[in-house]
Amino acid sequence: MIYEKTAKFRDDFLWGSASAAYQVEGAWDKDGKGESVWDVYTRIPGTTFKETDGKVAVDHYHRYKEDVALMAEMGLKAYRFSIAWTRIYPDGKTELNEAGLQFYEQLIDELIAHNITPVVTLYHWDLPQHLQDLYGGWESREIIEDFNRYCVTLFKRFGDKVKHWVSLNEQNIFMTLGYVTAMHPPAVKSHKRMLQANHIANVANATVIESFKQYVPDGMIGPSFAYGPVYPYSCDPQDILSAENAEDLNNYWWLDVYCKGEYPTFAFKYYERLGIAPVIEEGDLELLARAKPDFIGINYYQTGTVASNPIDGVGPSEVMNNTGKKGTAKENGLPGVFKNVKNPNLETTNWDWAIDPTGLRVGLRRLTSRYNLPILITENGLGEFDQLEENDVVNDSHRIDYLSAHVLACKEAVTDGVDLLGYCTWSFTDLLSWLNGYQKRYGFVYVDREENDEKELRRIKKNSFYWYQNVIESNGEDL
Ligand code: BGP
Repeated sequence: MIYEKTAKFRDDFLWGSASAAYQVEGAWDKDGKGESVWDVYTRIPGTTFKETDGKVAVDHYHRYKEDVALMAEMGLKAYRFSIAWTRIYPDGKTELNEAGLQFYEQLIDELIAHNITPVVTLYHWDLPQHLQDLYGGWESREIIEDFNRYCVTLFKRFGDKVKHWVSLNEQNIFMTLGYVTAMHPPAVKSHKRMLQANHIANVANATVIESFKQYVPDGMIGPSFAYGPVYPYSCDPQDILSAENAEDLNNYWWLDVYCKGEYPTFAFKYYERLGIAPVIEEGDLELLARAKPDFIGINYYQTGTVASNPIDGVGPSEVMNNTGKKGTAKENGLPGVFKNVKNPNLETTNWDWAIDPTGLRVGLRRLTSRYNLPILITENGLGEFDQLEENDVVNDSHRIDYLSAHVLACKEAVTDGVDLLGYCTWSFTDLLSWLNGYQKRYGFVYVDREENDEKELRRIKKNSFYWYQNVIESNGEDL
């Protein structure tokens, strides 16, 4: 559908930006904070790009007022950030750390004082290391109670001020990278263990959603899913079937559980045949069916294109482009099921991520037709090298082009009938990319630091800062 005139964004549209505690805060051991699995994992040589870590990150912990002032200057309507579980319960379960609660209380108050809606993520991957050591983290059902205790503490403390909450960030990514490709902690390579841990995470997610309804009945909660809609490489029926396989295994395996409380049939049968389907305990399915999210949060970066893959074909890749050298990503897939291929119609970033604004519209429509829930875009953005030029200029026209095409796709999706609550870019300031260091930048605000040199961590507004300011001011009319 090509529109001559598109609909307008709602008046209370949440023009936002997102971050995560480990990627911005630093202060990794301040004020009673416990160690997270990322604090520990990044100490293992070779796990991250040039051994980068979040010990200092962009020091948001100490500079949050300066950062919020920049958000206010831009006119940002919403700021999505995550709370570090280890600041609230240093060992994940026993003693509550008041200093941790105070830090987030101050941040929330500072945002509200500047008319910025806080959107709080409960879990953005920084699991308390103690829980990993004690019972294997997400592999034990003990985590359900511990996670719920931590979340209820936050609901009680902040529920009157914070009405937008994200439960788990990208469960599909932290499970797949943590337990299949072994690129994230706990760096396990076992599909079976992944599926079991993932089921436990589903139950934890549902438990917390139920608690939320009790403690913050006038709020909204949903998970943030890393959504990559899938295209078939061609109209060869084998490619079409491969795309169906990939949609079920990569997307609906999570989304159907969140929104319908059930696993997709084909995917479950497939895992059962392999003898690796998760063990589902009595009561789990009833809970999953009850605990519906209020919205679907999606983190959208790219679509995937798949072709058929022979039974002796390519398997999961352990090589990722984390250097920014275009063309270094390796082909990967599931033998006999599908393989990921390059889409010849799409440009890619220097990290080999396909640039596809239309794919965002396609995805928003698919989700709306399948689940009919409001959608909040909780992340979208372009990771690129940016150059700090003379007189503090950062000309990131590549980012402006990327974001403006994606906002336009959102507008078209709204015209199509999608109930879109808001759009958060990734990210507001530059920050640490988990596996790609500091050189892969996403922000509207440049932070002057390098991989292993923190310099002064000076904040410098990029050209995209002024562009987004204008987008917000015009409620998305002026792109
Ligand atoms: C998402 C994560 C974010 C962020 C973003 C960019 O998967 O939720 O935390 O890192 O992707 O990814 P990357 O840093 O790998 O470029």
